[in-house]
Amino acid sequence: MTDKVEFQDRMLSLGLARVAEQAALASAEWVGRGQEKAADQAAVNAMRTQLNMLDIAGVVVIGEGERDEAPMLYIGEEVGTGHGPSVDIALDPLEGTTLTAKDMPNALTVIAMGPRGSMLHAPDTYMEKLAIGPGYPEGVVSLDMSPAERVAALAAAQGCKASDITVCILERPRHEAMIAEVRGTGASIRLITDGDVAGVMHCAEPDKTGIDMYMGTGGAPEGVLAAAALKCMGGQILGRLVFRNDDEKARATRAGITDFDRVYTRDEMVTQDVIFAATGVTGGSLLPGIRREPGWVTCTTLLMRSKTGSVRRMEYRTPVL
Ligand code: VTB
Repeated sequence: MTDKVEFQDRMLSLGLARVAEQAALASAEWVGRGQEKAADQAAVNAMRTQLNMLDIAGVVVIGEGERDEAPMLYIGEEVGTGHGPSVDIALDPLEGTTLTAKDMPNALTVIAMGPRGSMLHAPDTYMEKLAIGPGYPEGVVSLDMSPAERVAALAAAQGCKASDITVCILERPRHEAMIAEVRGTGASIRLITDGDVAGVMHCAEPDKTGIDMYMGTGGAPEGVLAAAALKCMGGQILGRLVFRNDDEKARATRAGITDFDRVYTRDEMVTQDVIFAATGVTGGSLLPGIRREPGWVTCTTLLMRSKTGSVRRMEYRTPVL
């Protein structure tokens, strides 16, 4: 890459941070107000408006849904001014609408950008996920291992006891057996009610978050966003699509997926270097949430580029107009 292209890529990353910031600020007034839809809509509107100001020829590949079900930021929507690099965009304007409505931790606005064709077009189905942080050999844990085997393998790789491992899992009835099995090993579990992009990202900074491994089934689009984050922060994630019916299989086929049983690695979900930005909406172990004081609002954005491995945390304070 020439110096000029590299410089533009960096400038674009700052633009992406602003997109995440503005979505978070728009949802700020909905924190703790019990209105998930209003919070989400505010974030979607703001994210789309800001994204369309960026000098990119972007296409949404992970978005709010398929064209017939999402009026804005639908999959396939062209975004940006049309002048600039051809890029794919993966986004979740408010990852954790319920967390926001209830003012519970780790709601984020999330957006990732990479060259055209760099991100898996994940259908809106479920995905079985398994993630760990950086510093482990490839394949130290796998989706084919039982939950207890994963804990044992990670503990062996870390040189610690199973009881020193903390696993993050979405609290859902479908995970009851998994939770019981992990507890049986002596490992500790941090249950989260929503927000598995943040759940996976926790694995990349275990010293800060206390989480060593993420496992369980959540949204497939969120799996690709989480893979983009780990590509920047380091760490492994494995994902396998889960289908509940023929309609979901048809969605996958429309998205170009032929092998329904395939296990995707991080670099198969995100095949080239990406830029990732996330702003904290409610405070949590990754990022502080939005803070309001009379006349002012403050938020913090995590901005990362996988090409360089740079990780920035930027605090933004602005007057409330
Ligand atoms: C996850 C999580 C989301 O949905 O993907 C999860 O990242 C999927 O599971 O924040 P359920 O359908 O059981 O909720 C959320 O929790 C909400 O979209």
